Formats: sequence, structure tokens, C-alpha cells
Amino acid sequence: RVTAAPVPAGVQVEGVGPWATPPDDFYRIDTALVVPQVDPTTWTLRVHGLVEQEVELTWDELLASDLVEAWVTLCCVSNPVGGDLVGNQKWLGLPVRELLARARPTGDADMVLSRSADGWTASTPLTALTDERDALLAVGMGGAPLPVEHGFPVRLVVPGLYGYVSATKWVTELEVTRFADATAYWTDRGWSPRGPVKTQSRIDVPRDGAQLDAGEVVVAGTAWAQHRGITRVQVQVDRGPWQDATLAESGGIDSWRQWSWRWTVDEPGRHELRVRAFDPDGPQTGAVADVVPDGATGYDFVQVSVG
Ligand SMILES: Nc1nc2c(c(=O)[nH]1)N[C@H]1C(S)=C(S)[C@@H](COP(=O)(O)O)O[C@H]1N2
Ligand SMILES: [Mo]
Repeated sequence: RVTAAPVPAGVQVEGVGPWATPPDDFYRIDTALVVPQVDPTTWTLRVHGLVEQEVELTWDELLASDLVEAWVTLCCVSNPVGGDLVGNQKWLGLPVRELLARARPTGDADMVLSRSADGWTASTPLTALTDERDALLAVGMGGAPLPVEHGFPVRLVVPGLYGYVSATKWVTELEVTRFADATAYWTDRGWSPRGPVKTQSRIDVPRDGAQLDAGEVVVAGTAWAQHRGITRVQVQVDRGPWQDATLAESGGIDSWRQWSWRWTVDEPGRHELRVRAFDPDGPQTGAVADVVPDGATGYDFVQVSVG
């Protein structure tokens, strides 16, 4: 078993929600009216389609494999700017690339259509499942078996992709195929076939509408750019110059990163605070876009009154 490196002490900023989201508080998004009850003793995962060798994996074989731990922030494409459909946890699972290496996808394959016990599907770019990242066939979350609502017994977690194209819960099947030949549950309903996570940031304190005393105010929150990493966060007051926030310690490029900034405010009245994050490619876009078809963009902001 490959255990995750210890989380640095400084990942947490006081006043911001927990860097490690408790599984009980982890957002839940799925189409299941009733949570699927999957018996692990009869569970299997079938890898088939454009492969040289079909593979079938049982629960016992999965648990006997070399499992890997990884901290990954998962987020939903339908998360609005400033929203909370995002969480960070330590997952335990088998790297999907090891399974695919046994199945040997053929040269024309470029997608894996994963399917759940309740018939939901996701289309994941093959490269995201075969490159070096920790794309996991996960059995554990936060040091315990997956909660039923989060996919027990087995789900997928892929750093850098929105859940709707990657994070199949109650997974039972991986069909290796091509984007040209197959579509998935949400892509049939107008969402983009490929769903890379967009770099985002959020102000958690102060709250929108807060009444503040003049003086020193701590502005803080979180930012994410899974598998690229957050390199910088800036805050802007009343559309003035962007100012560098202090980044908390990094828990790895696949996890969100907390930040804080000290604001000295003496001018009474209403003020607006905005935030933007950078990844190695530059700043997140400030262009306002809705969640459909491939994720919201724009700056998160709060309005506060001072005095
Ligand atoms: N079987 C199944 N898996 C699913 C979904 C679903 O509807 N059914 N929703 C996906 C979406 S849209 C997201 S954002 C993530 C959310 O995972 P969570 O509920 O564990 O946070 O699960 C993904 N996996
Ligand atoms: Mo989602």
C-alpha cells in the first residue's frame, strides 16, 4: 500500500472550512432517487471494448491489489462561482492505469465510458486514466470504506476533471471506446463531452452581507486548479488594484489551497471584495459564464458594510 505523504500542518487557514472535508459534510450529487445497494461480495468490474484483453476484477482481487492513497479535490460542473459543490478528501484505490495496462486499449481508443450499477455513465478521456496522475478505482474515503452515498463499494476519482465526466459511483464497468462513438449521461443532455476543471477561487470570510468594524479584517477562502496547482491568489477591494494574498501550505496540486489576506479598512460604508486565483498558465478568467455546458467562470465576490 502506498500511503499519502503527511499533510503539512499549515494547509488550514483559521476561519475557513476544513481543508479535509468530513465525509458526512461532503457534497453529494447523483441521479439516484434511492441510493444503490451494491453487495461487494458479488460486485465485479468488467473492462471491455477496444481492448486486447478483457479484464474482470472482483472485490477480493481489488482489495488484494497494491492500493494507493491520494488527496484529491472533487468538484461538480454545476457548482456556481462561490458555491460549495466541492470537497477534498483522501481516497484509497487502485490506479486505473494499472487495470488498463492489463486490458491494453487499442490504438484508436480515446475514451473510457464508465457505467454504474444504476446505469449512469461518464465519458473520461483515456489519457487522464493512463497518465501519471492518481486516477483511482477507489474503495476508501477519509480512512474508511466509501459511504454508500459516495459510491460504496467502488467508485472512480480522477484529479483534474469534473465529477460528471469522471467520478462514477457504484461503478461496475469500464468500456474502452471513442468520443466519436459513444456519449454519456450528462453529455446526452447538453453538457460538454470533456470536462476539465476550471481554475476557481472562493471567499469564505467575511460572509457576503457581513457588518464589520473598521480596522483589520481577515479575508480568506480557498482556490482550486486540480492537477495544475494554485500558484497565486489575489484580492481586490472596490475594483482597485489586485493585491497578493498569502497562500497556506500546499497539500499537493490535486487538492484545493486555502489563502488569506489582511485588509486594513478605515473607510465606513459598503465595500466589495473580489478574488482570483492563478495556476501555472495564468489567472482564472473573470468572464462571467453559467455552469452549462462546461463549468461556471467569473470572480467570486462579497459585499460587506464597515462602520
Ligand atoms: N452513479 C453515479 N455516479 C456519479 C453521479 C451520478 O449521478 N451517478 N454523479 C457524478 C457527479 S455529477 C459528481 S459531481 C460526483 C459527485 O460525487 P459525490 O456525490 O461523492 O460528491 O459524482 C459523480 N458520480
Ligand atoms: Mo457533478
